[in-house]
Amino acid sequence: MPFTIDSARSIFPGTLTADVVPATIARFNQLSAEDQLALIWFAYTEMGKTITVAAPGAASMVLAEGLLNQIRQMPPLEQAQAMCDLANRADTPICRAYAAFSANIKLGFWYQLGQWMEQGIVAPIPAGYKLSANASSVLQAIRELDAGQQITVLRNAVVDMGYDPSKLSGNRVLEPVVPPKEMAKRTQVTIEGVTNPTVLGYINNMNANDFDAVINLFAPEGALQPPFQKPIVGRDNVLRYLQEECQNLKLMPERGVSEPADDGFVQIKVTGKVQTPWFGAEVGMNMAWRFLLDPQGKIFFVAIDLLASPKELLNLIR
Ligand code: ECH
Ligand code: GLY
Ligand code: GLY
Ligand code: GLY
Repeated sequence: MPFTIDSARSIFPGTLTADVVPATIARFNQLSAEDQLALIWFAYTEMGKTITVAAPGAASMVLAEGLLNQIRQMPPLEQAQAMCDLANRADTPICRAYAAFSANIKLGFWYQLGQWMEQGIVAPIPAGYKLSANASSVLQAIRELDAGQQITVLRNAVVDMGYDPSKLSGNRVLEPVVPPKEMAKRTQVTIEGVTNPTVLGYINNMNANDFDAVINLFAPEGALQPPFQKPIVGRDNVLRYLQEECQNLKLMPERGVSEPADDGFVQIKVTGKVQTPWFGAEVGMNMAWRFLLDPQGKIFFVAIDLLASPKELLNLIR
């Protein structure tokens, strides 16, 4: 039977992903808005003792400025209400404006609010705020995750806030696309067990922010599945996603395995680390890429998974 995107999703079914991340987010979403904000405050402050978050890029800040200044100028009770509205996904103008931001702009927005909360410019979490028993238990679960899983929980919590009536694709607020790295400054990876040029090209071009070159490696109806998401299908959609969410990542594959699949396809699993520009070398996320290449060597499907544990970096069996 020929592959479909749906059947491709289950190549290398022995891959153990960090399902604790969506499970934790689901528990987090059951909490009151006050508890959600306080819990993130505590988690973010505790993490800050061991890892440093980079200041957002200037572009994110400019694009979030209008909303940030609007909140800054409110009296404290209104500020607290606006932040609760975001967590509650209430239908307000601020929540609609927020929902149009890309993930990085949302993170930059909260980074600034966090600084202002510390400085007393924006209403802080009330002194002595006591988390509910459920919220304390979710916070404890977050403490027990590895750093890559912790920052994924935080990122997903931030991305899900705001009010998006129809996942509106128009009117999005996006950072400018950076130019690709110049040829002389590019790095070339080696992957123990994998020499496939499509896979190497994918990694090297991602690391160079050369998304036009990356997209040329995909079949026209090819798909990319980000961690804990449905596949993004078709070159146009994948390119838009790469330009919006994948700038300045560092992909550091370590090893992999390549094997023939049905109908002349080839399946390749690669494991290694990924760094986000927000935390740089301080957080290496344990990741897998599961590629399915068509008989022309083009990417029919690639899943990117956050792994359950570092042990999974060595799991290359089918
Ligand atoms: C405060 C209290 C009130 C509420 C809130 C607050 C602020 C919280 C803040 C949180 C900041 C969190 C951050 C998290 C960043 C996480 C980034 C991650 C990135 C992962 C990227 C990956 C990429 C993988 C991919 C690869 C591919 O090959 C294809 C593409 C792609 C405290 C005020 C809210 C400020 C900054 C986890 C894994 C490898 C799939 C993208
Ligand atoms: N690396 C953050 C923490 O373990 O709390
Ligand atoms: N400082 C991380 C970013 O803007 O992506
Ligand atoms: N998911 C890509 C990033 O936010 O860094």
